[in-house]
Amino acid sequence: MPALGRLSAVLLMAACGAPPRAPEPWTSLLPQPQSVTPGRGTFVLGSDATIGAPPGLEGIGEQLAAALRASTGYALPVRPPPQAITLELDPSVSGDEGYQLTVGSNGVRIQAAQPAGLFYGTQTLLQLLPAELEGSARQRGPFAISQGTLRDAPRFPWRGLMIDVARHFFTPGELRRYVDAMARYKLNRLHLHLTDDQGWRLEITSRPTLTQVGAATEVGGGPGGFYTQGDYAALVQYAAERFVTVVPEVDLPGHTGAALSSLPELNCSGVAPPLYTGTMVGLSSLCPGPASDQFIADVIREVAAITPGPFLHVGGDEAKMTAPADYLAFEATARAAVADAGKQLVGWEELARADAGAGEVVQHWADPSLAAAATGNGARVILSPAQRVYLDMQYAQDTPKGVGTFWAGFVPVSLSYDWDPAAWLMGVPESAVLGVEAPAWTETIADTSALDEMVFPRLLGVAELGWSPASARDLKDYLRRLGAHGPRLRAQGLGFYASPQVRWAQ
Ligand code: TNX
Repeated sequence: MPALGRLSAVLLMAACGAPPRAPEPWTSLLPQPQSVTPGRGTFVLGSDATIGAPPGLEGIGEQLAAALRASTGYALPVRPPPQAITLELDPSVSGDEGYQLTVGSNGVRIQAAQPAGLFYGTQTLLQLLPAELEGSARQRGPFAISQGTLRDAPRFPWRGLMIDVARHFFTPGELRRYVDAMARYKLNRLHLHLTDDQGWRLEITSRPTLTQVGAATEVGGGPGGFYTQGDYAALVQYAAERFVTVVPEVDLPGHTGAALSSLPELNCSGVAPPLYTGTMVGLSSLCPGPASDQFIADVIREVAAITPGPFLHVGGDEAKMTAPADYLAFEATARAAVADAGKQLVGWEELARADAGAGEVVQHWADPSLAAAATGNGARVILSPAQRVYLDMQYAQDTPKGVGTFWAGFVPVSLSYDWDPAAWLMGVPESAVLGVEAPAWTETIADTSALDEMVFPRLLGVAELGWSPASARDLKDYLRRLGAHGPRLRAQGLGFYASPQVRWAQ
C-alpha cells in the first residue's frame, strides 16, 4: 500500500474503529447500465447513515433500508431529504424507469423523473454494496462504496417472467420470493399462467366450482391449490410496491380441462370429464355456444376487477381441439370482454389468426410468421422464443434429471443470453418489440428448489436482454459478471444452476 493510502486507512480506522472493506466494483452490475463513469475514492456507509426520500415516496426509501437493516445492524432511518443517501425526483432525468446515480465523498444521490426510476436506482446501489449485505447474517461495517456516476434507462418496457401455477401450484409466499428477485434485476412483469388442463388457480366468485373442483389437484396428482381473490389482490399489491405489474392469464379456448371438469355446461356432451393430471397438451376445448360465452365474459370481468394493471392475457395457444371458425368466435368474445373491462388484450402468437392488431400484444413462442403477421397489423410483440428463453428447457444433456424438457432444444446459459430481441423475427422492427419474457412452464417442475434451478441464472440474462442497450451487451463480459453474482444469489437465498460455462465467485 502506498504511504498516503496507508495513512488514510489509519485515519479511517481512527475515525470509525475498523477499516471499511474493499468496495464492490462498478464493473459487475447486472443488468449492465447505459453508461458508467467511475470516479476516485469512496463514500463510506456507516452506522449513522440516513436515507432521504421525497414526500409520498418514503416507501422506496424504507425498502432500501429494509434490505440493509438486518445485515448491517444500522437503523437507517428514512427522513426528508437531503440525507446521506438521497432519493430525489427530477423531471430532467429521462424515461419512466430511468435514473441517475451519483456516489460522491459525502453521499449517494439517486435522481429520477418517476418513482420507478428511484426504485431501480436503489437496486443498483445494492449491487454497489457487498453481496453479503443482501442476506440476513450480520456483517461488520462500515461499508465503502466507490465513487462514480451512472445514467441508466431500459431498452424495452416489458421485461417479464411467466410462472405456470396451473401445472404445479405455487403459493403466494413462493411467488413473492420471485417478485423480490425480479425487482433486484429490474424485471417488471410477472405473468401468471393461472388456468390450464391440470388446474384452475384463481377464485371466481360467480363460478365457485372452478376452484372447488378445478383446483383440487395438479400434474402428478398432488394437492394443487388456488388463490382467493384476496390472496391475488395482496400479491398484486406486493408486486406493485416493487414496480412489478402482474399480468393474469386465463387460457382460452384450449387448455381448459380444469374448467371443463368444474362446469358441465362448458362441454358439448354436457358431462364434466374427470380432472387431468398428465402432461399432454392440446386435449381440451370449450364448447362453442352461449354458456361458454357467458363464462368467458364473467371470468374476464372478475379478473379485470381485481387487476389494476392494464393487461389481461387470454391465452389462445394450441387450441387444437377447437375448429378454426369457433376459434375466431371465441377470440371475438374474449376481445369484447377485455375491451369492456378497459384492459389491453395480450395473447399467445396464435392470436394472429384472429387478426390481432393495433393496441394488442402477442407473445411469440414458436412460429415467427404469426408474430410478424400481427405486428404487420399494428400489434406489438413480446419475445419468448422457446429455444432461447423457455425456462423449462434443460440446460444440457446432463443437467437436473427429471426436471425440465428439451422439445425446443437444450438451452445453456450462453444461448439463452446470446441473441438480440430486435433482430430475432424477420420483418418485425425494434419499434414493434415490447420486450422479452421468460416462461417457466411447470409440467416437470414441482417445487421451488427445482424452479430456482431452472429460473436462475437464466432469468438474469433475460433481464439484461430487456434492460441493457444492445451496444452494452457482450457474452463474455456477461458470463464474467454473472459469476460475480453467485454470492449475491446465495445471499438472497436463491438456488441456481451452477453452469460450467461460468466461473462462479465463492
Ligand atoms: C408449449 S408455449 C405450451 C405450454 C407448455 C410448454 C412446455 C405455449 C403457449 N404452450 O402449454 O407448457 O410448451 O414447454
